[in-house]
Formats: sequence, C-alpha cells, structure tokens
Amino acid sequence: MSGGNFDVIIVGAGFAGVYMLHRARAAGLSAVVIEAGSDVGGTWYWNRYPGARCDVHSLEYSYSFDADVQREWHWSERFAPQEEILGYIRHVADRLDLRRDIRFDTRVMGATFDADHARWTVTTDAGDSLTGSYCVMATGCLSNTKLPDIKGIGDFAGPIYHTGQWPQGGVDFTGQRVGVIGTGSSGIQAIPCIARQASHLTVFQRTPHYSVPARNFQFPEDYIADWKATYPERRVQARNTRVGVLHDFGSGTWDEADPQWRVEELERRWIKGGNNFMYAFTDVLENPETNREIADFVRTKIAEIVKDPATRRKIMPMDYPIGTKRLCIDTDYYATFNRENVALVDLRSEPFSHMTVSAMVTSTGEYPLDALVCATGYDAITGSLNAIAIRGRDGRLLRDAWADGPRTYLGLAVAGFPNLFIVTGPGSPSVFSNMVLSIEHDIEWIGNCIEWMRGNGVTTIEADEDAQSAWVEHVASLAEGTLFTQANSWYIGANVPGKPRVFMPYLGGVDTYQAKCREVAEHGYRGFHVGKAR
Ligand code: N01
Repeated sequence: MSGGNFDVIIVGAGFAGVYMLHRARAAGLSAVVIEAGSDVGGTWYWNRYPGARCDVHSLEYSYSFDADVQREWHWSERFAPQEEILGYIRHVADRLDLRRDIRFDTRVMGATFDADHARWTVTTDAGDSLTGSYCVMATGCLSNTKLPDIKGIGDFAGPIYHTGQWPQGGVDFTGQRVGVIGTGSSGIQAIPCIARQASHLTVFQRTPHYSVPARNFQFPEDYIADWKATYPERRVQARNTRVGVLHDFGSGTWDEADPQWRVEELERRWIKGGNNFMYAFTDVLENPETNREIADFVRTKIAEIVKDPATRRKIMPMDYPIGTKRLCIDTDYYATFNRENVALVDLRSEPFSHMTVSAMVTSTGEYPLDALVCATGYDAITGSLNAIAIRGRDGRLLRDAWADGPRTYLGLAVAGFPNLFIVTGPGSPSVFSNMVLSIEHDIEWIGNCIEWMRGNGVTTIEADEDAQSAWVEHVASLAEGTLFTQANSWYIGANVPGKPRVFMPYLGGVDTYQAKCREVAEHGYRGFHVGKAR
C-alpha cells in the first residue's frame, strides 16, 4: 500500500496516458500513472485476439510529438498487427524512461475532489490513496468490456474469452469446436483466423455488419523512406482533415458525379481497400439515397463472395445505413463462410435460449462447443469513466451527473468537476478520428492549460454549466443532421441495455474541433471558471 502527492495523476497507460506523463514531465510537473494492466499499451495490451490489427495506416497511427521516435520506429505493414503496435508503445515508454512513474497491476476505484484544498484524491484496488492537483482520465473509449447475458452461461464447462481481455500468450483452438458471438470489428478480424485453426466454428450473429477488404500489405523500403522524408507536412495535413487521416477525400456528392465514374470510383476504392472506401462522396452519411447506393455496391460484393444462398441471405446487412455502425475492415471475412467447417447462426431468427455444460442452445438448435469467444464489444466512451466513482464538487458522482447521457465542455472537462480532464472524452471527435492524433491534440491542450494555470496563479479550472450545455447541444445537433441516429450502434449507447440513447462523439470534424479548442484557450479559457488561491 502506498500513496504520494503529485501535481498530476493520470489514469491509464495507453497511448494517452503514456504521452500525458511525458508532457507533464516536460512542464516540470510531478506525475504518476495508474494502470490496471501489467504493461503499457491500453487497448493494444488487452486486445490480443487472433487477427487484431489497426485499420488506420500505421505511419499515421503513431505519435508525432517526438521527431526522433517518429524517425526511428520502423512500421512494417499498412495496417499494423496488435503485437507491433504494442511493441511500439513499449518502445516509446522505454525510450522516454516513463516506466518508473507508472504503477502497473493497479486499478483506480475512486477519485474525489477536495474543494477546500483544490486537490483530487485517487484511490486504488491496492489500497493506495494518492493526491494530485489535476486528474487526467486517459481511460480509453473502448476499455469497459461487455459480456452477453445468456441464461446458464456459467454452466458452460469450456473456457469463455472476451476479445478485449484476451489471455497473454494466446489461445490454441486446434481441434476444438468454437463459438464466436459478435460480428463487429473484433469478431470480423478474429473469425477468419479462428476458422483456420478450429475443427469447427459457429458464428452467432445478431446484426450483420458491413465490411470492406483491408488489402493489407508489407511496406516496401522506398515507401517508408518517402513517407518519413515528408512526415512533418503530412502530420499538418492530417490535422486539417475531418478525421485526422490522409484519406483520399472526394469533393462532391453522389448526384454531382458522372454516373459511370461513380461506379468506377467505388470499384477503385474497393480494390485499394480500407476505410478510404467511405470517402468517395461528401454526402454518404447524410443523404439516404447516396448511402443506399454505397450499401448496394457492398451488398453486390458480398453476394459475389458468399456461395451458399442461405448464408448469403443471413450475412447481408439490410436494415441500417452503411457507416452508421462502425465500418469493418477485414481480411477474408466473407470468404470464411465458404469453408466447410464454418456455420452462421442468425440470432434474429433463432435467438439464444441458454447454455448447457457443453453447448449453446438457441430457440431452434443446439450447437456443441469446446470454447466460446465473445466479440461482444464495450460499454463505449463513458463505460470506463462511469466504472470509477468520480466525485466532484459537493461530492456529486460523475455517473449521476451523466444519468441522462454524458455532458462535457469540448469533451475535455465537466462542470462541477474542477481540474479533471478527459482525453478523447464524449463530445470530442475521439472514435471518429485517428485516435492517436486526437490523443496528442487533447494532451497538448491539457498540458498547455495546466502550464497557463500555473503561470497565472490559477489553482482551479472548471467548465461553466452554460458553456457545457451549449456544447452538448452543438454535438447533438451535428448528429441530428446525419443518418447516425438510425442505427443501433455503440456510438449511441444502443448496445448496452438501459444506457441513454445519446450520440456521443463530435461529428464536426477534427479540423473544426481543434480550431474551436484553440480559440477557447486563446481567449483565456473562455467557457471555464478559474479560481485563484486566496
Ligand atoms: O464490438 P462491437 P467490437 N448477443 O460493439 C454483438 C474498435 N475496433 O469489439 O451489432 C448477441 O462493434 C453485436 O451485435 P449488435 C472499433 O471502433 C477496431 O467488435 O449489437 N450478439 C456486435 O455484432 C469497433 O467498432 C478495430 O446487434 C451480441 C458485436 O457483438 C469497436 O472497437 C478492431 C450481444 C459487438 O460489436 C468495437 O468493436 C476491433 C449479445 N448479447 C475493434 N452483445 C480495428 O481497428 C453484443 N453482440 C480494425
């Protein structure tokens, strides 16, 4: 059991916590990171499931704050696999000598603000009690895993894995009958790999997802050399895009484009692979007609790949606009269902009944299993924050303040919770952007804010209630003008029973968001109340 008094307490040692620690040190602040895992990496520490890899170009999904690290690290593939990204974050932590200020295997349970002394007290499951002037929640948007609530699941004798809590050292499914629940990004990556190993794989699908091919490749040396020669310019360009990634952004709507060019363009993007597919036209996520054209194109591709007519019918996404649940990027996902040892169960026509010691039972069938994989996702964006008892001014719990949905100012701060900062919080672009780029932005903003406070004798900073309300309304109005409200996605909390249906990310674009945050800072932190020591 140990405590300590710090300037900054940081929760989480993923991409965000690692950089926050470095930024705090650079400002001459004492800082500590508390991390539940045994190493740095966050998402990339926990998600070791087979096939796990990023869907953002690896040379972009990396820190830009240190020119030496940026130049030295060698990315080997277009979409880096989990182990390479984890290796990268570990390298950064070692290179910047960060580990000595990170407490691993320790979970934060509570954080309470003491208004009299303007300090946060953070408590952990190890019995630690630490105090800090500022508390930074670097807890990640997709950290709080969600298991399905199936009657009798506890009776199952085989192992049950969640993709987001995968065992260290991996799992060997050779010769086993495996069930996978979930066909989102994690399931779609894991399913082809598990199918190649297991004797039989049963995929339990509730909603068919749209997926486009990754077309991953190993980088040729000259490709990397060219990229690195122009890295600084590319980083600036990326920050000036809507999503913080150098996609090939189309400049017009579907209607404005020549009919023959439209189809050729979609074909070109399908062959190129990756998320770029969604950016051919500017109105894909606003105009239902355009969206239907893009979805039809993908459905045609699926129909060409999946051979069995019954499986094809089940796997075809039909009832929500493409892109309104996160678009999946796959390698051989649809073709996997042509394998003899793979079966697809449509839970809409035959819902789960219960589990026995050795099988999954649905309303019409029984599926013998040796192991079960839950690719069932997360209580996203707010889950990891609400899991901690965060008490602000007057002892109010954050999860109570957010009972009707999250309320933040800029996604970075919350009224009633002074000196608490959230990295990529609800109301910021977060999951609608290159996460590493957004993390860097948020941390630089927080670091600059703390430096400004200290330079100006300011001891507390707190979002103004009205400024926060205006921001919450702005975030909601951006979502209302889109098709996103039509899907039951985790963006909107629909995957967690009882969670308020509120669209959480900021859709105004990374470029606009960052300009707004800059403007707030340049105007003396407009929309915040600041307090000075008496
Ligand atoms: O989780 P998900 P994920 N019974 O929530 C189903 C990022 N990511 O871990 O759609 C039956 O997307 C659920 O069904 P439905 C990325 O941002 C990125 O796959 O809710 N089924 C769905 O099919 C991604 O979006 C990468 O009807 C149940 C699946 O489980 C986010 O993480 C890779 C169920 C969950 O899909 C989350 O992805 C991996 C139940 N009770 C993840 N509960 C890359 O960069 C849930 N489901 C490539």
